[in-house]
Amino acid sequence: QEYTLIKMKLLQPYPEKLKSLEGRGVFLVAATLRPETMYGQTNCWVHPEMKYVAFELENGDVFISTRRAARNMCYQDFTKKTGDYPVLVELVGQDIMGVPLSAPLTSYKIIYTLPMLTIKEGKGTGIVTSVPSDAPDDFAALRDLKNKQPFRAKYHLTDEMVLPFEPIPIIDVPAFGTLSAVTACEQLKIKSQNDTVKLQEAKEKVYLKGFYEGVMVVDDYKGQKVQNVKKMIQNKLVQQKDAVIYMEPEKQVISRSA
Ligand code: ZZB
Repeated sequence: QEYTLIKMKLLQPYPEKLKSLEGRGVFLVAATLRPETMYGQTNCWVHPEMKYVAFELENGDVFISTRRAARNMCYQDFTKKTGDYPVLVELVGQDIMGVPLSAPLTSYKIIYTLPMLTIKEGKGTGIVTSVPSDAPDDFAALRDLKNKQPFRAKYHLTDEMVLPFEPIPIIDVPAFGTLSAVTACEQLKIKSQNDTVKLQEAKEKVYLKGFYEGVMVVDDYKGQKVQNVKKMIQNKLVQQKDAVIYMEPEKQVISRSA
């Protein structure tokens, strides 16, 4: 499986747990299959209780991901020595909750990490970028945070990190409009991010239609089909050094000794 890893740059001030990395380029890296949707990023999801590592790359920059993903990356020329990923800091999601990031292509200059409890450890990097216009899971989770102040308080988030962020129209999907995930969540009467069965259905609906019939509405690619620009946008992100390609083995064998 080939993913695009989106580099979301940590902005000052660094959180307590990462103070030792001051002065270095630190990136939360989000695995996506939809690089063309990066124009619609509104936040970055981390799982508050999941374990992550900050590890050193060949050029001295630092990536944050699950240990499993770091291990995969060290066999793909990300680090100095093949098979080795020097861990600088071990952390859990809550240690990097509510941190400011700069992400490529989105019109929001600063976005924040917010909690998502359905992130899977065994897929991608455990860091997930949020595109509520086109991903039903993202829309449902962001709406939960907006509607429930106690939920924000639980994770020590301020209103400024959540309330100003609205889905951005980026792709027109026939019959769903320019906010396809919002439409799908309304049609299926999805109440929260815990409506997993309905969310799966919503995702399947908009995924296929978005890929085969979606048309970009963002200025850079206005009127062009998603199918035709996906690879172009991926290349652009990689060229700008805002993304890297990351391969994930289909099935990962869990070592007994690990
Ligand atoms: C941006 C994006 C925009 C995504 C969209 C989806 C959609 P798949 O197809 O099941 O492999 N993702 C990545 N890693 C994780 C994880 N560890 N746990 C939970 N979700 C994760 O899913 C790949 C997508 O799932 C990725 O692409 C990422 O969200 C998320 F408009 O990135 B996506 C209809 C979906 N639309």
